[in-house]
Amino acid sequence: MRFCPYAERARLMLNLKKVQYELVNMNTTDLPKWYADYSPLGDVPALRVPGKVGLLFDSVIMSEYIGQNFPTEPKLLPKDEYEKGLQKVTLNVITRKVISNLEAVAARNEKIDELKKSLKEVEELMTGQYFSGDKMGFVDVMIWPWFERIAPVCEVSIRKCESVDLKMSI
Ligand SMILES: N[C@@H](CCC(=O)N[C@@H](CS)C(=O)NCC(=O)O)C(=O)O
Repeated sequence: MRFCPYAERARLMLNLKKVQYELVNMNTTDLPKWYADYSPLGDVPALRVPGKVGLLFDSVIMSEYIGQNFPTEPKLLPKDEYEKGLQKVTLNVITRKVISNLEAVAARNEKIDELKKSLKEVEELMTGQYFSGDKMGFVDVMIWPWFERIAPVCEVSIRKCESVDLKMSI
């Protein structure tokens, strides 16, 4: 779905890794039967991998697969399983703290103060210019579809975010 942040994750990964792909957008309230029959939860995105039966679901699972299976730069995931685990922990923390608040602001004009607080908290997790150190990594790509929406959501919803003094550029 064109505006789905989860689908955007997968598109970002494919574009960054310069993978050729065919994009099929669909109406999530009226999924085509050929897709609904495969989809365990009835959602998007999904990835069809040439030569494989079935589709790969869930944006983080698909993105990890894309990141690891294409040797092209940039290398977004650490090879070391422990380091990779740390990246996923950071992603979970940001998702739980920031993304849920952002969705509440966008949908109901609620939780603007909680959003500001959570942004300050997760800023402490930055290990360099990025959440993945001095180079853009998996976490940075995974959170981008939401972080690029923070400024417009706050501006449109309440115009209160200007007072947040953040180091990270959004
Ligand atoms: N955990 C899933 C969530 C995907 C998701 O919620 N997609 C939404 C569109 S943004 C969807 O397909 N909603 C339709 C539905 O749940 O019925 C992922 O990361 O891929």
